[in-house]
Amino acid sequence: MSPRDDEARAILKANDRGGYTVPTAGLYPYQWNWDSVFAAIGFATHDMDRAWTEIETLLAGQWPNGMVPHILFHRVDPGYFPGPDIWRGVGPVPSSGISQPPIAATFVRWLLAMDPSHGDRARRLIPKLIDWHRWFMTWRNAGGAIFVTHPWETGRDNCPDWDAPLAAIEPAGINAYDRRDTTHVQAGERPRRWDYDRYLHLVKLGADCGWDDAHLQQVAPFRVADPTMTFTLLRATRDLRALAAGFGQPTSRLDRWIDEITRGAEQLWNAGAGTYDCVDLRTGTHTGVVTNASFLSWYAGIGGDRMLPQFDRIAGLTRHAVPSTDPAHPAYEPKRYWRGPVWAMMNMLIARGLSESGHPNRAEALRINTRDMIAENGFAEYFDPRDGAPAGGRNFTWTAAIWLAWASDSARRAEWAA
Ligand code: 9WN
Repeated sequence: MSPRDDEARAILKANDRGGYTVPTAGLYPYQWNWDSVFAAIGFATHDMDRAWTEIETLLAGQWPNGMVPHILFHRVDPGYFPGPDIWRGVGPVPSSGISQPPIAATFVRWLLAMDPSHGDRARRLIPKLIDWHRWFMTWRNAGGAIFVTHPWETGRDNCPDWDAPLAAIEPAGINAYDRRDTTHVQAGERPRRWDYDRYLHLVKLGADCGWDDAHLQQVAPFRVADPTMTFTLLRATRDLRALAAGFGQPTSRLDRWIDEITRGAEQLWNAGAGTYDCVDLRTGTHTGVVTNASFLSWYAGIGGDRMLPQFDRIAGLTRHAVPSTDPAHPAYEPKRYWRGPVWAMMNMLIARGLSESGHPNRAEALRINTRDMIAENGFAEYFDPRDGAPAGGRNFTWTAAIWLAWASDSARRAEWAA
């Protein structure tokens, strides 16, 4: 037992708002989609009932068209911008109008592997998860590569992949606004004003048409196929298939989606750069950046060891892996959010893929590296890869959850190997 174990449980408890968990008080006072799923695996180490509730609350915000929003604004809090009045979501709970990486089906499968007695709760979630995946296959599908219409949808808000696609956008028509994030966190660890202007322009475009997917398909100025979305959806659809098959449900539609995404993911392979990266669908160009999302290919079960040379090269460049942007890339900034810092939850997904793909030693080395980073620096939102210095928000839910479920020596890892 490490003293950090108790601290991690205390963070989950303190961030619990009753049925859902905020990523951290102050900076992010709402329920975020993939944060909640990571929270669930943390709760599952000591309170399985609470773990299921977290995912059920998230899916209760599902829109009639199947989309599961990236933020649910359960209780208005002026400490975060942009709030529900700007997003104007159209679902059963006040929400944003975009989604986030669909990791939920995978984690539902893991929760069930940890404790099969909750089969009924898993079975009830399956149709909702299928509807959500169908929404991606209908509205975010470029020949099987999954694209986003807003950088926030990937969860990798300001990574250099978006620099060129965002530069093509003239952010017209947005009202004057006050950012709240930089009142909580140093500006040098957050996106720039330039990015925020474009984020808000894209939100306005969606909100003004009532988030009409068919209309947005015609007019969206930002359409970028992305490894986070493509790889997590592929993995999650496989896990959803396994769940459905386990309950004796038909799987042919899921099989078709798995085939389609597996083939489509090939579009993200940038042979010249030797990496999976993003493709700007407006121009057809690869973005050419090796990011921590590139290394989710093992988690998705594709590409064999194509990413191994990049993984080994990057692992040697900084004390802590995996930096969110290649340190050799000119856009690398070790403290600025998704342009360099290490994110513990991405490390867990990468390691999970590595260990399933014949690289248990690399997976274990990444766990130990992450364990030491958190043990020395606490439960920060993200960390400087050079020395592990904490950055962004503190007392962070997903870092605490990843500690309990994976990084700590006392984590219950073996139990969620489905
Ligand atoms: C916008 C909550 C979220 C994460 C994202 C992360 C950050 C929000 C923001 O925080 O994004 O969605 O306001 O910066 O980039 O991955 O889900 O932790």
